[in-house]
Amino acid sequence: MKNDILRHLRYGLGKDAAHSSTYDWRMALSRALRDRMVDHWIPSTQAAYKSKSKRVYYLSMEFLIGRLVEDMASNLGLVDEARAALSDLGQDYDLIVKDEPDAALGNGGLGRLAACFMDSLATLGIPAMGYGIRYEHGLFEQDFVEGQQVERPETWLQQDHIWEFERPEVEYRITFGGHVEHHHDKAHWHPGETVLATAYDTPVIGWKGRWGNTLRLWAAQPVKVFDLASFNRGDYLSASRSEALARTICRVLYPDDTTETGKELRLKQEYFFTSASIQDLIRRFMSDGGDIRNLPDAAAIQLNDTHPAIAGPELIRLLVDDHGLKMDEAMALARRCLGYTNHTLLPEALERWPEWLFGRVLPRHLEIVREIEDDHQRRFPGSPRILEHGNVCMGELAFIMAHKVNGVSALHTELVKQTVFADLHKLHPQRIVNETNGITQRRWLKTCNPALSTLITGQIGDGWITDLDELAKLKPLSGDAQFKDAFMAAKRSNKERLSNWVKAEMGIDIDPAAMFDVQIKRIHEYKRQHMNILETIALWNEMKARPDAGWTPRVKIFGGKAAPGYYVAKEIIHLINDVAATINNDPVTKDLLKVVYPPNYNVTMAEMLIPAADLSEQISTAGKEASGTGNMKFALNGALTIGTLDGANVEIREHVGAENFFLFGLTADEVMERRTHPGYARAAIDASPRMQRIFGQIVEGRFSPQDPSRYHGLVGTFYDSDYFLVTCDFDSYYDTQRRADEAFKNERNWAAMALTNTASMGFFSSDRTIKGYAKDIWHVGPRPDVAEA
Ligand code: 26M
Repeated sequence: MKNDILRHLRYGLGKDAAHSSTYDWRMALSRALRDRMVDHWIPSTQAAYKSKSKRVYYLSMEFLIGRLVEDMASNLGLVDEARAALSDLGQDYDLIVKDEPDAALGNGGLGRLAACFMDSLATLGIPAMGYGIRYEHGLFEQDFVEGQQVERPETWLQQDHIWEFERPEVEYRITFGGHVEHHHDKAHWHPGETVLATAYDTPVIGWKGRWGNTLRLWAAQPVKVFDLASFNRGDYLSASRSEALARTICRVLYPDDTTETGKELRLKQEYFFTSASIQDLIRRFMSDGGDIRNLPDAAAIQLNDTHPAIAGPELIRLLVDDHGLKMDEAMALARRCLGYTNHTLLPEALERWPEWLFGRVLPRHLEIVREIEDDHQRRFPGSPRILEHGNVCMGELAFIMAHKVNGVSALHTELVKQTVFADLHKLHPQRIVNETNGITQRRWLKTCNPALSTLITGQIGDGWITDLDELAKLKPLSGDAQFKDAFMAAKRSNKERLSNWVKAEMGIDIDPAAMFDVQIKRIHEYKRQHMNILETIALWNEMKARPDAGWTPRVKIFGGKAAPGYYVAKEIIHLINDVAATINNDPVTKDLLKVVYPPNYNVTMAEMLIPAADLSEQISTAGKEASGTGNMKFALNGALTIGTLDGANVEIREHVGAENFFLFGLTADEVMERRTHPGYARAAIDASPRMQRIFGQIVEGRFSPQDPSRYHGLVGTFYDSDYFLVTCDFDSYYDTQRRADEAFKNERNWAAMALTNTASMGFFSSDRTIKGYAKDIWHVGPRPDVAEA
């Protein structure tokens, strides 16, 4: 390893050890790891090719992978070797690892889930390919200026991204616009614009390097000038248009994770990567000499939300227009390949494209959508429509074109059946299945929490790394004082690490003995960060009134970004920062309460915050959070949850036991019921002197003295609408927080509850989730050679 690092430093980077920067060392280390990885990757790729086994194609607009060096070193079992080699060279492994920027090619949960799935697919030895977009700029970076969010462009590709291999030979034409002509029953699409999609491959190596898959991200290139002659309407203007389109199409990740804005560029991005992926998988299949009619035996295509839902029409187009299949035959065949995962019930997130826009960008696909629609109406008269009110509804399209549709938690799947797809569900009662989300324990325990994972492995061996159910062996130890002390010592060391970081980065003193109460996720009204900060104000009021009343000291930690155009979310950020500034400067409560909101929350920050958390905030309005996956990461790392009966919280509570979970709030049914009572918010406020006082303070400018009217609008929405029922759940949330305070005082008992959480999380491994997809939807098995290893 040492020699390899030095060799790469010299011949790969042209540097000698004496004049190398941290960046140089990281590049040399990464290349040394990459060589070893390739030695696992190529044989896997060859084996998958030779055996002709069925492959999974996971299509996702987002892959939120974060850093890679440590992941690679860890999965290859090379962390110790790398650390030792660098130490011999006078370098610090940890420092070098920290030099790597996050690959932030995703917004949040949906993108991170795709990344966890790639890890599990490789570890389970399921031949798979992830397909996505190689964005030049990932999710924006967040700064706070006077407490308000400011966005900076993210530039991860300004440094060498050595994990990827460019594949200039893998190239597809992606066409847009123009018109369609029909001759003798055959459609001819004469597009107006063309770009080329080229592939960049990143190896994804599973545990112990037993199997490797590929994450293939597409970048756009302009069509080559010498290629113009072969164009139908080849001229220099279309070449320069192609250049402009190619430059913009992969430029940025759309930073909205819930609001669909119907932008043309977004539709082009979706079609761009979906078409390239479908063309690529068909080419792979055909190069094996297969009959296209057998494609469903070779390819399972999973759509991560509706963003790649154009895959249905695109596959049909290629089957009919290029391979000469009949329309109805093509539809049936496409359906057998496709699965669709729904990630949200929020109406504003459902993708709908104005028909005129859709038809202008994808005229041939609009024809095919009409055929799909007609076919479905013929078979199921009066069923829900894909084309409605002048829109193309991508949810209905994805549902109708998939043989299986899945929700991401038990509750969410039930709500999918009862709400968004109720009518389609009645017509296709076997189609909707549940696959509760999961997380990879390799990143979210082994790598991010060495203190705890070392303790666990010392106690029960390392079988949990590939079989998380093994953690159940820890359950009996909840009565073992010595083990509990060790468990809490690991937590304590993670809290100290975080305290030092907070001091260094933000200049705030926090006490590692205090309860670390953490809410990290995108800022959204349904996730109710505002309820958390209101509770913080209420607690502060009580502490100030009676500072000696035996309070449990708390550190309230927030992290998360708001979509740049989401005004209310930005107001919530501003309020949290204003409250933090006020509370953190109060001498009366300085040893009792702190509010910490580090800017630019990302995967790497999560890897530090989660192991240090005592309390995990999962407080969404019931029925709104499809699953959540942060909730699982916290519980796995021994934090207790304060939460509503929403998403996967329900299942987490069942697994860890009601006595080890702080439950509060209305249920999903009660939420729907309460909304039918006009004036429910005002009634709740009228009944709560505590809320009245807080709203009074905010409105008087207690937290914004220079600008007292700053939050009048925000507070007004609580009285007037409060769609997410903050006011209805507030008192029960406050009381439950005080129960958590009491519980935290009994250290041994808290330790038992925390340990029971960790020990009960086996079910929430993404390995289990992927096995569910493999069995229920994809009909693929792990490769026997990998499964046995
Ligand atoms: C859509 C159109 C235009 C621009 C962006 C989007 C878009 C991007 C991301 C819409 C939704 C996006 O993500 C939604 C998401 O992250 N959903 C979360 O998925 C997780 C994994 O299943 C769940 O755990 C979360 O509960 C769910 O909110």
